[in-house]
Amino acid sequence: MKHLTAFFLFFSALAFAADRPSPLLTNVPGRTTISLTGAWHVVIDPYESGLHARYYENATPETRSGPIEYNFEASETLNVPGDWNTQKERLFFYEGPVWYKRWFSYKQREHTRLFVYFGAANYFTRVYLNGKPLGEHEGGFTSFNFEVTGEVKDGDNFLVVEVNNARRADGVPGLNTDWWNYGGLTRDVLLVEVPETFVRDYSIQLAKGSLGEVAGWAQLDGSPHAQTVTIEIPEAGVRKTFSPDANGRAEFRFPAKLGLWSPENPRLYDVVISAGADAVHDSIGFRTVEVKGTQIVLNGKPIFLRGMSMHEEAPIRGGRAFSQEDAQTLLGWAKELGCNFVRLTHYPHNENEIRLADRLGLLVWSEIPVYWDIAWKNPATFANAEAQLSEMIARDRNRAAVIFWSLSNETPVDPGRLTFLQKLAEDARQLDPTRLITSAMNHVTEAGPDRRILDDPLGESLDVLGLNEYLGWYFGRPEDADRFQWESKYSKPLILSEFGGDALFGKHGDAGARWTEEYQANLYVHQLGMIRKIPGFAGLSPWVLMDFHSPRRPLPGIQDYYNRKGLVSNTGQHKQAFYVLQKFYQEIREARATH
Ligand code: GCB
Repeated sequence: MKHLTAFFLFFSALAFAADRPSPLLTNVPGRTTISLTGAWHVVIDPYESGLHARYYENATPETRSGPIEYNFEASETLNVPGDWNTQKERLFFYEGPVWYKRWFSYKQREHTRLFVYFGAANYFTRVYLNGKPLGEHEGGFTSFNFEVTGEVKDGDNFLVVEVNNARRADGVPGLNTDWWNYGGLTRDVLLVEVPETFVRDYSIQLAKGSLGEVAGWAQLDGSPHAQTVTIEIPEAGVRKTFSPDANGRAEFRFPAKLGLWSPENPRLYDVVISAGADAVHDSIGFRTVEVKGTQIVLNGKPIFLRGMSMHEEAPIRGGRAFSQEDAQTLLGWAKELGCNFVRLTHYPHNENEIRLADRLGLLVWSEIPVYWDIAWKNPATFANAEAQLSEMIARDRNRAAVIFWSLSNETPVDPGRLTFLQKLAEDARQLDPTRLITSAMNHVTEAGPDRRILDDPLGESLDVLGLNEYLGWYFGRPEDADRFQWESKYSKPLILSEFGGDALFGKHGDAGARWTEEYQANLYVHQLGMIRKIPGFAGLSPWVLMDFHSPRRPLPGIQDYYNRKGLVSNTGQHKQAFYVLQKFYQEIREARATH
Protein backbone atom coordinates (compact mmCIF):
# COMPACT_ATOMS: atom_id res chain seq x y z
CA MET A 1 0.00 0.00 0.00
CA LYS A 2 2.81 2.35 0.96
CA HIS A 3 4.33 1.58 -2.39
CA LEU A 4 1.12 2.42 -4.19
CA THR A 5 0.83 5.80 -2.48
CA ALA A 6 4.43 6.60 -3.37
CA PHE A 7 3.74 5.64 -6.97
CA PHE A 8 0.62 7.76 -7.07
CA LEU A 9 2.42 10.83 -5.72
CA PHE A 10 5.24 10.24 -8.13
CA PHE A 11 2.92 10.11 -11.15
CA SER A 12 0.89 13.16 -10.12
CA ALA A 13 4.16 15.09 -9.90
CA LEU A 14 4.96 13.96 -13.42
CA ALA A 15 1.51 14.81 -14.73
CA PHE A 16 1.82 18.29 -13.29
CA ALA A 17 5.27 18.74 -14.78
CA ALA A 18 3.97 17.64 -18.17
CA ASP A 19 1.32 20.39 -18.08
CA ARG A 20 3.87 23.16 -17.89
CA PRO A 21 4.19 25.39 -20.93
CA SER A 22 7.01 24.23 -23.11
CA PRO A 23 9.34 27.07 -24.03
CA LEU A 24 10.91 26.91 -27.44
CA LEU A 25 14.68 27.00 -27.39
CA THR A 26 15.93 26.84 -30.93
CA ASN A 27 19.40 26.09 -32.19
CA VAL A 28 20.25 29.67 -33.08
CA PRO A 29 23.23 31.89 -32.38
CA GLY A 30 22.61 33.90 -29.26
CA ARG A 31 21.77 30.90 -27.12
CA THR A 32 24.39 29.58 -24.71
CA THR A 33 24.28 25.83 -24.92
CA ILE A 34 26.22 23.03 -23.31
CA SER A 35 26.16 19.86 -25.33
CA LEU A 36 25.30 16.61 -23.57
CA THR A 37 26.08 14.53 -26.62
CA GLY A 38 28.57 11.67 -26.51
CA ALA A 39 28.61 8.46 -24.46
CA TRP A 40 25.86 7.89 -21.88
CA HIS A 41 25.82 4.86 -19.61
CA VAL A 42 22.76 2.70 -20.19
CA VAL A 43 20.80 -0.06 -18.51
CA ILE A 44 18.61 -2.15 -20.82
CA ASP A 45 15.37 -2.91 -19.04
CA PRO A 46 13.26 -5.42 -21.03
CA TYR A 47 10.95 -6.25 -18.10
CA GLU A 48 10.36 -2.63 -17.13
CA SER A 49 11.77 -3.04 -13.65
CA GLY A 50 13.66 0.26 -13.61
CA LEU A 51 10.87 2.42 -12.24
CA HIS A 52 10.16 0.11 -9.35
CA ALA A 53 13.89 -0.40 -8.66
CA ARG A 54 14.34 3.41 -8.85
CA TYR A 55 17.10 3.47 -11.46
CA TYR A 56 16.57 7.23 -11.60
CA GLU A 57 18.27 7.54 -8.21
CA ASN A 58 21.55 6.26 -9.63
CA ALA A 59 22.09 4.71 -6.20
CA THR A 60 25.35 3.28 -4.88
CA PRO A 61 26.09 1.27 -1.71
CA GLU A 62 27.10 4.60 -0.12
CA THR A 63 23.72 6.23 -0.81
CA ARG A 64 21.34 3.31 -0.30
CA SER A 65 21.33 0.24 1.93
CA GLY A 66 20.07 -3.11 0.68
CA PRO A 67 20.81 -4.74 -2.63
CA ILE A 68 21.16 -2.50 -5.69
CA GLU A 69 20.71 -4.51 -8.84
CA TYR A 70 21.98 -2.00 -11.35
CA ASN A 71 25.14 0.03 -11.74
CA PHE A 72 25.27 2.68 -14.41
CA GLU A 73 29.00 3.31 -14.05
CA ALA A 74 29.79 -0.35 -14.73
CA SER A 75 27.29 -0.58 -17.59
CA GLU A 76 27.80 -0.27 -21.31
CA THR A 77 27.38 3.03 -23.15
CA LEU A 78 25.39 4.33 -26.09
CA ASN A 79 26.20 7.34 -28.15
CA VAL A 80 23.87 10.33 -28.08
CA PRO A 81 22.50 11.36 -30.49
CA GLY A 82 21.78 7.99 -31.98
CA ASP A 83 19.29 5.16 -32.10
CA TRP A 84 20.21 2.11 -30.06
CA ASN A 85 19.17 -0.40 -32.75
CA THR A 86 22.14 0.28 -35.02
CA GLN A 87 24.65 0.76 -32.20
CA LYS A 88 24.36 -2.72 -30.71
CA GLU A 89 23.42 -5.78 -32.67
CA ARG A 90 21.39 -7.28 -29.84
CA LEU A 91 19.23 -4.14 -29.74
CA PHE A 92 18.38 -4.27 -33.42
CA PHE A 93 14.82 -5.54 -32.86
CA TYR A 94 14.54 -4.30 -29.26
CA GLU A 95 11.33 -2.56 -28.20
CA GLY A 96 11.16 -1.50 -24.58
CA PRO A 97 12.83 0.81 -22.08
CA VAL A 98 16.48 1.75 -21.92
CA TRP A 99 17.70 3.94 -19.06
CA TYR A 100 20.38 6.51 -19.91
CA LYS A 101 22.58 8.30 -17.39
CA ARG A 102 25.23 10.95 -17.58
CA TRP A 103 27.00 13.42 -15.31
CA PHE A 104 27.54 17.06 -16.06
CA SER A 105 29.06 19.81 -14.02
CA TYR A 106 27.56 23.23 -13.80
CA LYS A 107 28.15 26.55 -12.10
CA GLN A 108 25.07 28.67 -11.66
CA ARG A 109 25.25 32.28 -12.80
CA GLU A 110 23.10 35.04 -11.43
CA HIS A 111 20.06 36.16 -13.42
CA THR A 112 20.11 33.19 -15.72
CA ARG A 113 17.80 30.23 -16.18
CA LEU A 114 18.67 26.76 -17.33
CA PHE A 115 16.73 24.27 -19.43
CA VAL A 116 17.48 20.74 -20.51
CA TYR A 117 16.52 20.29 -24.14
CA PHE A 118 15.91 17.08 -26.11
CA GLY A 119 15.85 17.28 -29.91
CA ALA A 120 13.83 14.03 -29.90
CA ALA A 121 13.57 10.75 -28.02
CA ASN A 122 11.59 7.81 -29.36
CA TYR A 123 8.95 7.19 -28.04
CA PHE A 124 8.01 7.77 -24.43
CA THR A 125 10.47 9.54 -22.16
CA ARG A 126 10.81 10.27 -18.45
CA VAL A 127 13.51 12.64 -17.31
CA TYR A 128 15.11 12.95 -13.84
CA LEU A 129 17.70 15.34 -12.50
CA ASN A 130 19.68 14.26 -9.43
CA GLY A 131 17.05 11.62 -8.70
CA LYS A 132 14.01 13.93 -8.97
CA PRO A 133 11.47 13.75 -11.80
CA LEU A 134 11.46 16.69 -14.23
CA GLY A 135 8.67 15.43 -16.45
CA GLU A 136 7.77 13.16 -19.29
CA HIS A 137 7.15 13.40 -23.01
CA GLU A 138 5.28 11.29 -25.52
CA GLY A 139 6.07 11.29 -29.22
CA GLY A 140 9.29 10.28 -30.93
CA PHE A 141 10.08 13.09 -33.34
CA THR A 142 9.57 16.48 -31.74
CA SER A 143 11.69 18.47 -29.32
CA PHE A 144 10.86 19.14 -25.68
CA ASN A 145 12.53 20.67 -22.68
CA PHE A 146 12.29 21.15 -18.94
CA GLU A 147 13.40 24.04 -16.84
CA VAL A 148 15.99 23.06 -14.21
CA THR A 149 16.76 26.49 -12.73
CA GLY A 150 16.74 26.00 -8.98
CA GLU A 151 17.04 22.22 -9.35
CA VAL A 152 20.54 22.16 -10.79
CA LYS A 153 23.40 22.23 -8.26
CA ASP A 154 26.79 23.87 -8.43
CA GLY A 155 29.24 21.10 -9.22
CA ASP A 156 28.25 17.60 -10.29
CA ASN A 157 24.74 16.72 -11.39
CA PHE A 158 23.34 13.63 -13.03
CA LEU A 159 20.56 13.21 -15.52
CA VAL A 160 18.71 9.92 -15.88
CA VAL A 161 16.44 9.47 -18.87
CA GLU A 162 14.20 6.48 -19.47
CA VAL A 163 13.39 6.11 -23.14
CA ASN A 164 10.83 3.49 -24.10
CA ASN A 165 10.15 2.67 -27.75
CA ALA A 166 7.50 0.00 -27.07
CA ARG A 167 4.71 0.46 -29.61
CA ARG A 168 1.35 1.40 -28.12
CA ALA A 169 -2.14 0.76 -29.43
CA ASP A 170 -3.14 4.26 -28.31
CA GLY A 171 0.09 5.88 -29.56
CA VAL A 172 0.86 8.14 -32.52
CA PRO A 173 1.88 6.22 -34.57
CA GLY A 174 -0.05 3.13 -33.44
CA LEU A 175 1.13 -0.48 -33.56
CA ASN A 176 1.78 -0.79 -37.26
CA THR A 177 4.16 1.18 -39.47
CA ASP A 178 6.33 0.50 -42.49
CA TRP A 179 9.49 1.93 -40.92
CA TRP A 180 11.94 0.86 -38.26
CA ASN A 181 11.06 1.62 -34.68
CA TYR A 182 14.43 3.17 -33.84
CA GLY A 183 14.58 3.84 -30.11
CA GLY A 184 16.72 6.13 -28.02
CA LEU A 185 17.92 9.70 -27.64
CA THR A 186 17.97 10.11 -31.37
CA ARG A 187 18.75 13.83 -31.53
CA ASP A 188 20.90 16.29 -29.57
CA VAL A 189 20.55 16.77 -25.84
CA LEU A 190 21.58 20.22 -24.64
CA LEU A 191 21.61 22.43 -21.62
CA VAL A 192 20.41 25.86 -22.63
CA GLU A 193 21.15 28.94 -20.56
CA VAL A 194 18.99 32.02 -20.99
CA PRO A 195 18.58 35.36 -19.20
CA GLU A 196 15.85 35.61 -16.55
CA THR A 197 13.54 37.12 -19.12
CA PHE A 198 14.02 35.70 -22.58
CA VAL A 199 12.45 35.38 -26.00
CA ARG A 200 10.68 32.06 -25.75
CA ASP A 201 9.17 31.86 -29.17
CA TYR A 202 8.49 34.00 -32.23
CA SER A 203 6.94 33.99 -35.64
CA ILE A 204 8.35 36.24 -38.35
CA GLN A 205 7.06 35.76 -41.88
CA LEU A 206 5.43 37.76 -44.63
CA ALA A 207 1.82 38.57 -43.80
CA LYS A 208 -0.54 36.15 -45.50
CA GLY A 209 -0.98 37.17 -49.12
CA SER A 210 1.35 40.20 -48.86
CA LEU A 211 4.75 40.59 -50.51
CA GLY A 212 5.64 43.80 -48.70
CA GLU A 213 4.56 43.40 -45.11
CA VAL A 214 6.00 41.35 -42.27
CA ALA A 215 3.61 40.05 -39.61
CA GLY A 216 4.26 38.02 -36.52
CA TRP A 217 4.69 37.93 -32.81
CA ALA A 218 7.26 37.33 -30.09
CA GLN A 219 6.58 35.69 -26.78
CA LEU A 220 8.66 36.59 -23.73
CA ASP A 221 9.09 34.35 -20.74
CA GLY A 222 10.01 35.84 -17.36
CA SER A 223 8.78 39.15 -16.01
CA PRO A 224 8.25 40.91 -19.29
CA HIS A 225 6.51 44.05 -18.05
CA ALA A 226 9.52 46.36 -18.13
CA GLN A 227 10.76 45.06 -21.48
CA THR A 228 10.40 45.95 -25.09
CA VAL A 229 10.95 43.62 -28.02
CA THR A 230 13.12 44.73 -30.92
CA ILE A 231 13.07 43.12 -34.35
CA GLU A 232 16.00 43.89 -36.63
CA ILE A 233 16.65 42.83 -40.19
CA PRO A 234 19.89 44.76 -40.75
CA GLU A 235 20.22 44.00 -44.48
CA ALA A 236 16.75 45.39 -45.12
CA GLY A 237 17.25 48.39 -42.85
CA VAL A 238 14.54 47.21 -40.44
CA ARG A 239 14.67 48.08 -36.74
CA LYS A 240 11.34 48.12 -34.93
CA THR A 241 10.48 48.14 -31.27
CA PHE A 242 7.26 46.82 -29.78
CA SER A 243 5.76 46.63 -26.32
CA PRO A 244 4.56 43.27 -25.15
CA ASP A 245 1.15 42.90 -23.48
CA ALA A 246 0.66 41.76 -19.88
CA ASN A 247 1.28 38.16 -20.98
CA GLY A 248 4.61 39.02 -22.55
CA ARG A 249 3.34 38.73 -26.11
CA ALA A 250 4.19 41.38 -28.70
CA GLU A 251 2.30 41.26 -31.99
CA PHE A 252 3.63 43.21 -34.94
CA ARG A 253 3.04 44.06 -38.55
CA PHE A 254 5.22 46.43 -40.55
CA PRO A 255 6.11 47.15 -44.16
CA ALA A 256 9.51 45.93 -45.39
CA LYS A 257 11.26 45.71 -48.73
CA LEU A 258 12.62 42.19 -48.79
CA GLY A 259 14.10 39.99 -51.49
CA LEU A 260 11.85 36.96 -51.72
CA TRP A 261 12.90 33.41 -50.87
CA SER A 262 12.26 30.86 -53.63
CA PRO A 263 13.78 27.57 -54.84
CA GLU A 264 15.91 29.45 -57.43
CA ASN A 265 16.96 32.09 -54.97
CA PRO A 266 16.75 30.82 -51.38
CA ARG A 267 17.60 34.15 -49.86
CA LEU A 268 17.85 34.19 -46.06
CA TYR A 269 18.12 37.26 -43.87
CA ASP A 270 19.77 37.55 -40.49
CA VAL A 271 16.92 38.46 -38.15
CA VAL A 272 17.65 39.57 -34.60
CA ILE A 273 14.95 39.34 -31.96
CA SER A 274 15.96 40.98 -28.71
CA ALA A 275 14.39 41.80 -25.37
CA GLY A 276 16.41 43.08 -22.41
CA ALA A 277 19.46 40.88 -21.93
CA ASP A 278 18.36 38.34 -24.53
CA ALA A 279 19.06 38.43 -28.25
CA VAL A 280 18.62 35.58 -30.71
CA HIS A 281 19.73 35.57 -34.33
CA ASP A 282 17.83 33.50 -36.82
CA SER A 283 18.20 33.06 -40.60
CA ILE A 284 14.79 33.65 -42.07
CA GLY A 285 13.48 33.64 -45.62
CA PHE A 286 10.39 35.52 -46.72
CA ARG A 287 7.87 34.17 -49.21
CA THR A 288 4.15 33.68 -49.56
CA VAL A 289 2.33 30.50 -50.44
CA GLU A 290 -1.32 30.10 -51.31
CA VAL A 291 -3.75 28.13 -53.40
CA LYS A 292 -5.59 29.50 -56.43
CA GLY A 293 -8.03 26.97 -57.83
CA THR A 294 -5.97 23.88 -58.53
CA GLN A 295 -2.63 25.71 -58.46
CA ILE A 296 -0.08 26.18 -55.71
CA VAL A 297 1.14 29.74 -55.85
CA LEU A 298 4.52 30.81 -54.46
CA ASN A 299 5.24 34.53 -54.27
CA GLY A 300 2.28 35.18 -56.55
CA LYS A 301 3.39 32.71 -59.26
CA PRO A 302 2.12 29.15 -59.85
CA ILE A 303 4.70 26.51 -59.03
CA PHE A 304 4.87 22.84 -60.02
CA LEU A 305 6.34 20.65 -57.29
CA ARG A 306 9.10 18.36 -58.51
CA GLY A 307 9.40 16.34 -55.36
CA MET A 308 10.66 13.23 -53.67
CA SER A 309 9.46 11.48 -50.51
CA MET A 310 12.05 10.56 -47.95
CA HIS A 311 12.51 8.97 -44.55
CA GLU A 312 14.90 10.24 -41.93
CA GLU A 313 17.28 7.35 -42.38
CA ALA A 314 21.04 7.76 -42.51
CA PRO A 315 22.73 6.96 -45.79
CA ILE A 316 25.56 4.42 -45.70
CA ARG A 317 25.83 3.88 -41.92
CA GLY A 318 22.07 3.23 -41.50
CA GLY A 319 19.86 4.09 -38.55
CA ARG A 320 18.23 7.42 -37.75
CA ALA A 321 19.71 10.37 -39.54
CA PHE A 322 20.50 13.39 -37.38
CA SER A 323 23.64 15.18 -38.54
CA GLN A 324 24.51 17.95 -40.99
CA GLU A 325 26.32 15.38 -43.13
CA ASP A 326 23.29 13.08 -43.23
CA ALA A 327 21.13 15.99 -44.34
CA GLN A 328 23.71 17.08 -46.95
CA THR A 329 23.78 13.61 -48.51
CA LEU A 330 20.01 13.08 -48.55
CA LEU A 331 19.01 16.52 -49.74
CA GLY A 332 22.00 16.51 -52.10
CA TRP A 333 20.43 13.52 -53.89
CA ALA A 334 17.11 15.34 -54.07
CA LYS A 335 18.87 18.31 -55.70
CA GLU A 336 20.69 15.97 -58.08
CA LEU A 337 17.30 14.59 -59.15
CA GLY A 338 16.21 18.11 -60.00
CA CYS A 339 13.75 18.46 -57.12
CA ASN A 340 12.40 21.73 -55.80
CA PHE A 341 10.33 19.92 -53.15
CA VAL A 342 10.72 17.13 -50.58
CA ARG A 343 8.04 15.28 -48.71
CA LEU A 344 9.57 14.51 -45.32
CA THR A 345 7.67 11.42 -44.21
CA HIS A 346 6.12 10.21 -41.91
CA TYR A 347 7.07 12.28 -38.86
CA PRO A 348 8.84 15.59 -38.24
CA HIS A 349 12.48 15.30 -39.34
CA ASN A 350 15.43 16.83 -37.52
CA GLU A 351 16.13 20.53 -37.53
CA ASN A 352 19.42 20.19 -39.47
CA GLU A 353 17.48 18.87 -42.42
CA ILE A 354 14.83 21.59 -42.45
CA ARG A 355 17.41 24.33 -42.04
CA LEU A 356 19.43 22.87 -44.90
CA ALA A 357 16.28 22.76 -47.06
CA ASP A 358 15.90 26.48 -46.28
CA ARG A 359 19.43 27.09 -47.56
CA LEU A 360 19.15 24.81 -50.62
CA GLY A 361 15.79 26.12 -51.75
CA LEU A 362 13.88 22.88 -51.29
CA LEU A 363 10.21 23.30 -50.41
CA VAL A 364 9.13 21.01 -47.58
CA TRP A 365 6.08 18.93 -46.72
CA SER A 366 6.29 18.19 -42.99
CA GLU A 367 4.12 15.50 -41.42
CA ILE A 368 3.05 14.08 -38.07
CA PRO A 369 2.98 10.30 -37.59
CA VAL A 370 -0.79 9.89 -37.79
CA TYR A 371 -0.23 6.84 -39.96
CA TRP A 372 -2.62 4.10 -41.12
CA ASP A 373 -4.95 3.11 -38.31
CA ILE A 374 -4.72 4.64 -34.86
CA ALA A 375 -7.13 4.87 -31.89
CA TRP A 376 -9.37 7.55 -33.45
CA LYS A 377 -11.88 7.53 -30.61
CA ASN A 378 -9.38 7.77 -27.76
CA PRO A 379 -9.14 11.36 -26.39
CA ALA A 380 -5.58 10.73 -25.15
CA THR A 381 -4.53 9.69 -28.65
CA PHE A 382 -6.03 12.87 -30.03
CA ALA A 383 -4.29 15.01 -27.39
CA ASN A 384 -1.02 13.32 -28.28
CA ALA A 385 -1.47 13.97 -32.03
CA GLU A 386 -2.40 17.56 -31.26
CA ALA A 387 0.73 17.99 -29.09
CA GLN A 388 2.96 16.55 -31.82
CA LEU A 389 1.35 18.87 -34.37
CA SER A 390 1.90 21.93 -32.22
CA GLU A 391 5.50 20.93 -31.39
CA MET A 392 6.24 20.44 -35.09
CA ILE A 393 4.81 23.83 -35.96
CA ALA A 394 6.51 25.54 -33.02
CA ARG A 395 9.95 24.36 -34.10
CA ASP A 396 9.67 25.10 -37.81
CA ARG A 397 7.18 27.91 -38.29
CA ASN A 398 9.98 30.33 -39.20
CA ARG A 399 11.37 28.17 -41.97
CA ALA A 400 10.44 29.53 -45.39
CA ALA A 401 11.04 26.09 -46.92
CA VAL A 402 8.07 24.58 -45.11
CA ILE A 403 4.92 25.13 -47.15
CA PHE A 404 2.72 22.21 -46.02
CA TRP A 405 1.75 20.83 -42.66
CA SER A 406 0.52 17.30 -43.26
CA LEU A 407 -1.92 15.79 -40.80
CA SER A 408 -1.88 12.13 -41.76
CA ASN A 409 -0.94 9.33 -44.14
CA GLU A 410 -3.29 6.71 -45.62
CA THR A 411 -5.87 6.75 -42.87
CA PRO A 412 -9.06 4.70 -43.29
CA VAL A 413 -12.28 6.47 -44.22
CA ASP A 414 -14.48 6.35 -41.12
CA PRO A 415 -16.43 8.89 -39.06
CA GLY A 416 -14.18 8.77 -35.96
CA ARG A 417 -11.13 9.39 -38.09
CA LEU A 418 -12.83 12.24 -39.95
CA THR A 419 -13.70 14.13 -36.76
CA PHE A 420 -10.18 13.56 -35.44
CA LEU A 421 -8.52 14.92 -38.57
CA GLN A 422 -10.98 17.80 -39.00
CA LYS A 423 -10.08 18.97 -35.51
CA LEU A 424 -6.39 18.67 -36.28
CA ALA A 425 -6.89 20.74 -39.44
CA GLU A 426 -8.55 23.48 -37.38
CA ASP A 427 -5.70 23.38 -34.88
CA ALA A 428 -3.08 23.60 -37.59
CA ARG A 429 -4.79 26.64 -39.14
CA GLN A 430 -5.01 28.32 -35.79
CA LEU A 431 -1.38 27.63 -34.95
CA ASP A 432 -0.16 28.77 -38.36
CA PRO A 433 -2.59 30.60 -40.63
CA THR A 434 0.04 31.12 -43.35
CA ARG A 435 0.77 27.56 -44.45
CA LEU A 436 -1.24 25.05 -46.44
CA ILE A 437 -2.77 21.99 -44.82
CA THR A 438 -2.54 18.62 -46.53
CA SER A 439 -2.73 14.85 -45.95
CA ALA A 440 -1.73 11.83 -48.02
CA MET A 441 -4.88 9.85 -48.85
CA ASN A 442 -5.44 6.57 -50.65
CA HIS A 443 -9.20 6.08 -50.56
CA VAL A 444 -10.61 6.28 -54.08
CA THR A 445 -13.88 5.28 -55.73
CA GLU A 446 -13.86 3.05 -58.79
CA ALA A 447 -15.74 4.94 -61.47
CA GLY A 448 -14.90 2.39 -64.17
CA PRO A 449 -12.24 -0.27 -64.75
CA ASP A 450 -9.52 2.33 -65.37
CA ARG A 451 -10.95 5.37 -63.66
CA ARG A 452 -10.50 6.31 -59.99
CA ILE A 453 -11.87 9.31 -58.15
CA LEU A 454 -10.29 10.70 -55.01
CA ASP A 455 -13.36 11.49 -52.94
CA ASP A 456 -12.20 10.99 -49.35
CA PRO A 457 -14.40 13.35 -47.27
CA LEU A 458 -11.24 14.59 -45.56
CA GLY A 459 -10.55 16.47 -48.80
CA GLU A 460 -13.10 19.13 -47.71
CA SER A 461 -10.85 20.16 -44.81
CA LEU A 462 -7.57 20.36 -46.74
CA ASP A 463 -5.97 23.03 -48.91
CA VAL A 464 -3.92 20.59 -50.97
CA LEU A 465 -4.70 16.91 -51.61
CA GLY A 466 -2.09 14.16 -51.48
CA LEU A 467 -2.85 10.92 -53.31
CA ASN A 468 -0.84 7.73 -52.75
CA GLU A 469 -1.33 5.05 -55.39
CA TYR A 470 0.61 1.89 -56.19
CA LEU A 471 -0.61 0.97 -59.64
CA GLY A 472 1.96 -1.36 -61.15
CA TRP A 473 3.18 -2.63 -57.77
CA TYR A 474 0.41 -3.57 -55.32
CA PHE A 475 -2.18 -3.82 -58.08
CA GLY A 476 -2.09 -4.01 -61.87
CA ARG A 477 0.90 -3.88 -64.18
CA PRO A 478 3.05 -0.80 -64.84
CA GLU A 479 1.63 -0.60 -68.39
CA ASP A 480 -1.93 -0.26 -67.02
CA ALA A 481 -1.00 3.33 -66.18
CA ASP A 482 -1.18 4.18 -69.89
CA ARG A 483 -4.98 3.99 -69.80
CA PHE A 484 -5.61 4.91 -66.19
CA GLN A 485 -7.35 8.14 -65.29
CA TRP A 486 -7.22 9.66 -61.80
CA GLU A 487 -9.54 12.47 -60.84
CA SER A 488 -10.52 14.33 -57.75
CA LYS A 489 -13.92 15.33 -56.43
CA TYR A 490 -12.44 18.60 -55.18
CA SER A 491 -11.27 21.53 -57.19
CA LYS A 492 -8.01 21.80 -55.25
CA PRO A 493 -4.34 21.20 -56.10
CA LEU A 494 -3.56 17.49 -56.26
CA ILE A 495 -0.15 16.03 -55.53
CA LEU A 496 0.76 12.44 -56.27
CA SER A 497 2.32 12.03 -52.86
CA GLU A 498 3.45 8.41 -53.43
CA PHE A 499 3.89 5.85 -56.16
CA GLY A 500 6.71 3.37 -56.77
CA GLY A 501 7.93 -0.21 -56.65
CA ASP A 502 10.79 -2.21 -55.12
CA ALA A 503 14.09 -2.89 -56.87
CA LEU A 504 17.30 -4.30 -55.47
CA PHE A 505 20.26 -2.32 -56.73
CA GLY A 506 22.27 -4.45 -59.13
CA LYS A 507 19.46 -6.95 -59.76
CA HIS A 508 18.77 -7.02 -63.48
CA GLY A 509 16.26 -8.75 -65.70
CA ASP A 510 13.57 -7.80 -68.16
CA ALA A 511 11.10 -5.03 -67.43
CA GLY A 512 8.46 -7.57 -66.38
CA ALA A 513 10.61 -9.14 -63.64
CA ARG A 514 9.76 -7.85 -60.17
CA TRP A 515 12.55 -6.62 -57.88
CA THR A 516 14.78 -5.69 -60.80
CA GLU A 517 15.99 -2.19 -61.58
CA GLU A 518 14.39 -2.55 -65.02
CA TYR A 519 10.95 -3.22 -63.52
CA GLN A 520 11.16 -0.16 -61.30
CA ALA A 521 12.43 2.06 -64.13
CA ASN A 522 9.62 0.85 -66.40
CA LEU A 523 7.07 1.54 -63.67
CA TYR A 524 8.35 5.12 -63.45
CA VAL A 525 8.18 5.57 -67.22
CA HIS A 526 4.50 4.58 -67.27
CA GLN A 527 3.57 6.49 -64.11
CA LEU A 528 5.19 9.67 -65.39
CA GLY A 529 3.27 9.34 -68.65
CA MET A 530 0.02 8.91 -66.73
CA ILE A 531 0.35 11.80 -64.33
CA ARG A 532 0.53 14.40 -67.08
CA LYS A 533 -3.16 13.63 -67.70
CA ILE A 534 -4.39 14.19 -64.13
CA PRO A 535 -6.62 17.29 -63.92
CA GLY A 536 -5.45 19.81 -61.32
CA PHE A 537 -2.08 18.14 -61.06
CA ALA A 538 0.26 20.30 -58.99
CA GLY A 539 3.25 18.07 -58.31
CA LEU A 540 4.59 14.72 -57.20
CA SER A 541 6.75 13.11 -54.53
CA PRO A 542 7.36 9.48 -55.56
CA TRP A 543 8.17 6.78 -53.03
CA VAL A 544 11.02 6.94 -52.07
CA LEU A 545 14.47 8.58 -52.18
CA MET A 546 16.51 5.86 -50.43
CA ASP A 547 15.93 2.23 -49.37
CA PHE A 548 15.00 2.17 -45.69
CA HIS A 549 14.72 -0.38 -42.93
CA SER A 550 11.31 -1.90 -42.31
CA PRO A 551 10.36 -4.88 -40.13
CA ARG A 552 7.57 -5.73 -42.59
CA ARG A 553 10.01 -6.53 -45.41
CA PRO A 554 11.83 -9.79 -44.63
CA LEU A 555 12.23 -11.34 -48.14
CA PRO A 556 15.70 -12.92 -47.98
CA GLY A 557 18.28 -11.92 -50.55
CA ILE A 558 16.11 -9.06 -51.80
CA GLN A 559 14.58 -7.07 -49.02
CA ASP A 560 16.42 -8.36 -45.93
CA TYR A 561 14.30 -5.99 -43.83
CA TYR A 562 14.59 -3.08 -46.23
CA ASN A 563 11.82 -1.45 -48.17
CA ARG A 564 13.54 -1.38 -51.58
CA LYS A 565 11.45 1.32 -53.23
CA GLY A 566 14.40 3.72 -53.03
CA LEU A 567 15.77 5.32 -56.18
CA VAL A 568 19.05 5.17 -54.29
CA SER A 569 20.15 2.08 -52.36
CA ASN A 570 20.90 2.34 -48.65
CA THR A 571 24.58 2.44 -49.56
CA GLY A 572 24.16 5.26 -52.03
CA GLN A 573 24.06 3.56 -55.44
CA HIS A 574 21.66 5.10 -57.92
CA LYS A 575 19.17 2.73 -59.55
CA GLN A 576 18.00 3.11 -63.15
CA ALA A 577 14.71 4.74 -62.13
CA PHE A 578 16.67 7.60 -60.57
CA TYR A 579 17.70 8.70 -64.04
CA VAL A 580 14.17 8.27 -65.43
CA LEU A 581 12.83 10.72 -62.86
CA GLN A 582 15.82 13.04 -63.25
CA LYS A 583 15.15 13.29 -66.98
CA PHE A 584 11.44 13.95 -66.38
CA TYR A 585 12.23 16.77 -63.97
CA GLN A 586 14.69 18.25 -66.44
CA GLU A 587 11.98 18.24 -69.14
CA ILE A 588 9.46 19.84 -66.82
CA ARG A 589 11.92 22.54 -65.86
CA GLU A 590 12.61 23.31 -69.48
CA ALA A 591 8.94 23.26 -70.46
CA ARG A 592 7.91 25.58 -67.65
CA ALA A 593 11.12 27.61 -67.60
CA THR A 594 10.29 28.52 -64.04
CA HIS A 595 11.31 27.40 -60.57
C1 GCB B 1 2.59 3.46 -48.45
C2 GCB B 1 3.01 4.13 -47.20
C3 GCB B 1 4.50 4.07 -47.00
C4 GCB B 1 4.99 2.67 -47.35
C5 GCB B 1 4.72 2.44 -48.81
C6 GCB B 1 5.14 1.06 -49.29
O1 GCB B 1 1.55 3.65 -48.97
O2 GCB B 1 2.55 5.44 -47.10
O3 GCB B 1 4.79 4.40 -45.67
O4 GCB B 1 6.33 2.50 -47.04
O5 GCB B 1 3.37 2.55 -49.05
O6 GCB B 1 6.28 0.86 -49.66
O7 GCB B 1 4.30 0.16 -49.27
